[in-house]
Amino acid sequence: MPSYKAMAYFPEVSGTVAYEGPTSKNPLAFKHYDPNKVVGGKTMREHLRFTVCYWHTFKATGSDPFGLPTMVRGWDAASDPIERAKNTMDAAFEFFTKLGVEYWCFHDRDIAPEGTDFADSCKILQEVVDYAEVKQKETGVKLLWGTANLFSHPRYQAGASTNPDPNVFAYAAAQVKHAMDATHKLGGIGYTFWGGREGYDTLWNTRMQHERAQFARLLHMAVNYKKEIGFTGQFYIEPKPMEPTKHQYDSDTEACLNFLREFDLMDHLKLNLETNHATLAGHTMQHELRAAREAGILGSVDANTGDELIGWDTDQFPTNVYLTTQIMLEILAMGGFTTGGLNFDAKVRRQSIDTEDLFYAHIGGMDAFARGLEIAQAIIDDGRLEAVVEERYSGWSHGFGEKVMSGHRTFADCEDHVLRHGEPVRKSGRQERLENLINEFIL
Ligand code: XUL
Ligand code: CO
Repeated sequence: MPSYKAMAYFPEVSGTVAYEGPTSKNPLAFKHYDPNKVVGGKTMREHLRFTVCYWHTFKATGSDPFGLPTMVRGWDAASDPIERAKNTMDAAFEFFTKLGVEYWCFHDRDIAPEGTDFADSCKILQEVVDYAEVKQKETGVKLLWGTANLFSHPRYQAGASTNPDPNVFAYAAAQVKHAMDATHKLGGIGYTFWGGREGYDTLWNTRMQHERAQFARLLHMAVNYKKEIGFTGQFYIEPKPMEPTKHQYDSDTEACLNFLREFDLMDHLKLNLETNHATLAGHTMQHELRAAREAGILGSVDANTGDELIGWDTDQFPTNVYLTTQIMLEILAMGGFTTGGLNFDAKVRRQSIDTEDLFYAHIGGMDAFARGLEIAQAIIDDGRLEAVVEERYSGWSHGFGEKVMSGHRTFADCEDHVLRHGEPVRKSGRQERLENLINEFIL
């Protein structure tokens, strides 16, 4: 265990959170996440690549549009902003270590406050990044991805790269440049672009296609800069349909696919998919993951969940095993994460004001994903689900179906086929049987 002074922000856990098994009654222990347990040839730790996000876990205050902050954190006590930033970094690495996660991620403005001007902000970021580098070395915790906050500051009120003013575009690009430098310095495995305000509030004042092309320009600049500095991490784009804007251009997997193809960016970005964003887009997370995986651009997951009755991005911790099973089935189907991981882009509720609540939240999410992984692997090993799907599409692998798919049949051939074979025989889709099959493994 590292011996730096920060081991004091989370006194409720001494040492690390332990795996105690399903019969344990200890709320500060894992019941299902056993990092060294092998599932389908890899350990749970290797499969799940759990990541703690800086913004919600250490910077969220519990404030909402109706109320003031509810959380008072020890690491926020210092009056000097840079001292506060370093104390927060101490707290963060203490938390990562005690929880036993291998990865973290951040926005530039989470770890370092904005300075008096751009150059001052860059200087402060540099100082805090140096501090983080020492912490990473001390603990072995790695950076899954970094990103730039291009949505909080008032200068970005009308968007960052999609702003009608090129001066704001320049500011955003310059900020991304430094956030990429910070990510590179910390050995980041990836870098994420979430278009916080890259959309519009009203079409009355908006040139939509121009703004989309601006966004693509910034991404191409980032691709070039990546080569320039020798950063080999994976770029991600993170779909979200709305909030804070009325409509965001990278609204869902399929819109992102269209955008990346239209602007020749398919080779350079993968998707970082978030469950609550899928819900806002009117999709299931399973749909979003499937669409990305089948297009070959599924990269990473922001693991959270929404509320079925509250229509905004509530960013709650995922506890639903049905959901985690669906997610892990898609991750296993793509052969597992390579650069990505399960990032808890989730925050504790406004009344969960104690630091121990941060542990309960992450422990619950990690246990839910550990079970999801085991169940998904069992479904795959069992093979019955896949066999039903295989049989359903079997007509396409030979004869007439195969010739259609390889482009060797015309309308006239289809007409001839119908005349010879008559009315197709309808078959059951077996939805209920398959739902029961999934529950066989979950219950
Ligand atoms: C916002 C969101 C972001 C991104 C990173 O809804 O998900 O926190 O994950 O900018
Ligand atoms: Co996110």
